[in-house]
Amino acid sequence: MKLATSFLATLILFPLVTTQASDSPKPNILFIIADDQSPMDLAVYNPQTSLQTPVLDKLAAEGMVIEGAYHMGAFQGAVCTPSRHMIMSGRTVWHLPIGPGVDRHCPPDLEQNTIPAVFNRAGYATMRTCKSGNSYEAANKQFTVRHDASKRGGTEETGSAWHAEQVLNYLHEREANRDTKPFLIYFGFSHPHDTRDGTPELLAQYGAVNHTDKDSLPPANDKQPPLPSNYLPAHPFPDGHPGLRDEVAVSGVWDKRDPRTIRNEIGRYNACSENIDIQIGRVLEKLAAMDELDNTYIIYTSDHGIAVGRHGLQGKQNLYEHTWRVPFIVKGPGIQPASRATGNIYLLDTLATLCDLVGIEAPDSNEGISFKSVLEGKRSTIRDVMYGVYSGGTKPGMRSVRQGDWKLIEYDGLDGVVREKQLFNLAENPNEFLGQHHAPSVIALTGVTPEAEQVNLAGDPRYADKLAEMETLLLAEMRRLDDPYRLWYQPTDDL
Ligand SMILES: [Ca+2]
Repeated sequence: MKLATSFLATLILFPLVTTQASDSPKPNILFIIADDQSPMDLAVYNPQTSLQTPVLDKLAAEGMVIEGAYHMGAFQGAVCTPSRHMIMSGRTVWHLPIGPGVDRHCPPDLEQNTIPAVFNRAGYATMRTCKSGNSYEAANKQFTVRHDASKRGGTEETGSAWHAEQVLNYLHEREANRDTKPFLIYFGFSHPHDTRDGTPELLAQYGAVNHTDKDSLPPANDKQPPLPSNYLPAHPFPDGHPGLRDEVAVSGVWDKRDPRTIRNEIGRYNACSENIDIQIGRVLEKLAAMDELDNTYIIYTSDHGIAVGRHGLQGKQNLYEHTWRVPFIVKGPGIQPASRATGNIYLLDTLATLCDLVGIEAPDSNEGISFKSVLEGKRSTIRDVMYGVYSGGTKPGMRSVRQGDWKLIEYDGLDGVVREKQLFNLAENPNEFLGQHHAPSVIALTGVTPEAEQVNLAGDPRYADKLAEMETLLLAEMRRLDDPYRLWYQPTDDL
């Protein structure tokens, strides 16, 4: 009898456990993506920043900040486009449905295996708001609910508040319909991408104006943010290619790099970024009111970083850390508050990670690696070597490789006119200071005196072995990732 009872108890218990597991709601996902935001803008990455982001600071305090988050790069000036393809598909830069590798390296109908398609199949409600254009349209169409428009104005209707409004409306509808499906919301902003028209209140806070007259300088104002510590009045050699939009045509900056222009533009940039922070706060407040916060993974990132005066550059077409890296903050179930990890992740790992976090299988076309183990504090990194490319304009362009503290950037542009090597120890020179940053005229502007060793080490004979080692790593990564180009000194026999 006792045996029968315990057998019966086992029979009853086990189905109960199974039922509970399948009934427990799957976690929601709120994926927030800014357009053109450097991690160096945010206090959680750069305590010296002039930008105020209380909401993101709190998100980081409740979750994890990933230090080594990168976008893999681009083969065109509109860096956004390949970056957003990689996020959606989990594929590497030369294996996308656009670009030089498309015929050889990309499976057909890839949009059916992108974030929205995969999550639709898993029973998620998928919703998206973001800018229009320079994106992966075939994937964007897979979202069940979609409200896209480019909003770069300085009012509620024309700026970042509009994107928040779309998410809030969607959440209100879910409430009204008593919708209990788990959700994946892709909450994208059109800012702080230029044109950086801020709201009057936030512009005033950062002492900036929406400057439109190319023939004059914006007014000087003590409230404007200081120059970045690695500001230069010009990049030491031609970066990118002739007519590169971001370096010559951004309204408010154009080809100017003088302190007044750059400080005003950073003020505008901060005004737009703080507005994003405010808009994220509105959505998080709503999720809290709906009692959904504890069961939601919240991710904040950007499609790539940007220079805005750093190294004498304005745009996103370079491979310095301020631009190659992206911010990446994650809060959610099982993530230790106020934690940090190196990660060594790419944006293209997002698909695999989201699938892993909610217990669904990533599609076969995915090439990303889940960093769930990093988020859970079980590992600090998921890979050892990071590769970056900018190959817009003249080919092959720029390549970077990083391993541990060491980073190499090489430039092969303007049909052989530019052939440069930069070797940095990022532990000792995190701002990637160059010889030009040591000039008294630059120090007078930035107030920052770099240490003697904080320079490009590529020409220093003491580091010749390290340079050779990094060049070997770079070539191996280029081969592994099917990079279709080679730099001037590399063998071409395997292309
Ligand atoms: Ca962008």
